[in-house]
Amino acid sequence: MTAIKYELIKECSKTGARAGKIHTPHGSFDTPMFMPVGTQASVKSVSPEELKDMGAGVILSNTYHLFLRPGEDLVKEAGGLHKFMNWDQAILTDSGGFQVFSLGDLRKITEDGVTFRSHIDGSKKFLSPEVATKIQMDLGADIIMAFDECVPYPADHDYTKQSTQRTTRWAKRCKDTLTRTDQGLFGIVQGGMYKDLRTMSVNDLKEMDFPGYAIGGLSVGEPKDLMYEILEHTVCQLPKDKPRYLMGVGTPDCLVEGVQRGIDMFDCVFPTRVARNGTAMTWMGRLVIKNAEYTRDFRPIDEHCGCYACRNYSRAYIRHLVRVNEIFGLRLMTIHNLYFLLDFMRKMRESIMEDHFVEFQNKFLANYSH
Ligand code: PRF
Ligand code: ZN
Repeated sequence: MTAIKYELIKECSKTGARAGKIHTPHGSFDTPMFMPVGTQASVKSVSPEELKDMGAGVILSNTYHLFLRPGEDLVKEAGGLHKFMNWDQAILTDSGGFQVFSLGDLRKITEDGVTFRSHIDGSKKFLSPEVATKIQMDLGADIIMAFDECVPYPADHDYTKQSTQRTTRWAKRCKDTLTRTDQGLFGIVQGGMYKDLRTMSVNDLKEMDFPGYAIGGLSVGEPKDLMYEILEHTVCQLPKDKPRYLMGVGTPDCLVEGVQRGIDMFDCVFPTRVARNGTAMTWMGRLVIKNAEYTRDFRPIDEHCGCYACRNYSRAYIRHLVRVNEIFGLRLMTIHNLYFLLDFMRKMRESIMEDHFVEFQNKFLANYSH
């Protein structure tokens, strides 16, 4: 019995794009899919019912944050993360391997794991492959991630090699720790910007036969062309019959480029974070709602969008709410951005099913300004 099953439904005849379905103990979702981020066991400002209405079949949450607050034992006592947050569809938890490095203070990495100080109260904490896996078992997400080090950019070949080999040894320890049969553990490919190390990482992880593979260590400050090149080199070596997840990527242009190369899953704080900043995502590009030009603009954010915000409220109204810091403004912006991105993924899937993905891509690029 494997918890996570990937069903390949259709392959694009001209690119690496593919449409499929991922089956989990909490339902199935279509791929390629974008996973909204609910770092603190909540997708900021939106309810599970609203998320479902937008078509989200899977969300992401974070080991690092839930470990610090409220603690995995409390979530376990509540009956697991699904029950705690009232979300009955699929959940993926990231391992903390990325957040420790981006948020934790005074980190010290050893073969054993990472010692760091909490960004909240400065207290000393420890995460390792075993600890991160046990926390994720207590949280109870359907898909859990191996504990890794996201190699910083830039990094030299020698450091990247040592780090990537350690991440692979850590992945084995995560696999040996997982005892729940209703959770699928994904391995994470690292290797920085070095093709030989990406290949090494893929080969070593493939030998451990994970039910899915993530590509980590990209979108860490490198030029986009380099990211696409390393992505391309990496994806085509991954098994076809398993899901592929590009971590921390979620701008429309990168989503299209990822899908074109055969990625099935994405996550990113981008749509929800910029929403709270007053930036709406549209098919034409970003719309900065705070700008003066929208003061008397009584059209919706996007005339063609079917979201709750666009069906009922104007740019002028939302601009006003955002400017005076009304919570409802942030909610409307977040609802729009998530709806837009999930709709964007749905249209991409449809184009793959009809074998029109390249046309979709060309049309998108012709309309979208960066
Ligand atoms: N590793 C983990 N989570 C991640 C990343 C990674 O490399 C990234 C890199 N873009 C985002 N989130 N565990
Ligand atoms: Zn909308």
